[in-house]
Amino acid sequence: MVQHRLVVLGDGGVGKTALTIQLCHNHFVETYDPTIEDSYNKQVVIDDIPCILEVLDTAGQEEYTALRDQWIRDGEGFLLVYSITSRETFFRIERFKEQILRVKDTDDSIPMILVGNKSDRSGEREVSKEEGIALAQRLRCDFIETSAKNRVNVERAFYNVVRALRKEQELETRIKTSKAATKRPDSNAKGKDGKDCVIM
Ligand SMILES: Nc1nc2c(ncn2[C@@H]2O[C@H](COP(=O)(O)OP(=O)(O)OP(=O)(O)O)[C@@H](O)[C@H]2O)c(=O)[nH]1
Ligand SMILES: [Mg+2]
Repeated sequence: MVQHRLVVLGDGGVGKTALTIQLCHNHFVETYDPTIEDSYNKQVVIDDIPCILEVLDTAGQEEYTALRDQWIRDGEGFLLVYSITSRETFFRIERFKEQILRVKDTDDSIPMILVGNKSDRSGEREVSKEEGIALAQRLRCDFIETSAKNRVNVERAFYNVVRALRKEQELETRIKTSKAATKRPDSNAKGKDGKDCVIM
């Protein structure tokens, strides 16, 4: 079965572990226990196609930033998480995106989603939905608000990264196939003199 390696990135305390545990074990972790690095597997069916999600829950705390390059190198799809109750965590997002582009050494679109978590705490909101949408447009990715606490949009957030990943992989396959086709000698092609010629 196909495996997809998803990496959850974002500042400390935004809810990366709560989202991951809610997805994989269906419960909400109330206590805050800062992560160093944890990996989870879950078999799911997305748009009728079964696959295994390998989710890497990373550390948001500053002291572990040295590990981040390796997490990014290993990842195929990314969730960039901030908390809607903390503008500071929202400001950090662009740096995560820059780091992904640097480590992957590409300007291409990377399968990812921007996630505004803790949507249940709307009374303490510091970042509006519109700001989230605008940032996602700049980052050229999808946007979603979630609540790990109430299990709102948790699956959708992870599944949408897989959808972006599949689209990207389909596109790559199509490019490879069309490149291979143009390289193949065309048996019907004739030269000026009517002789067969090869188009490369
Ligand atoms: N109300 C509410 N609280 C949440 C939500 N998600 C996480 N929390 C709480 O926020 C705190 C931090 O959540 P974690 O998931 O541990 O945060 P983290 O991003 O994994 O933090 P690091 O591992 O340090 O990077 C915990 O007390 C969670 O219970 C949510 O959607 N709503
Ligand atoms: Mg954590």
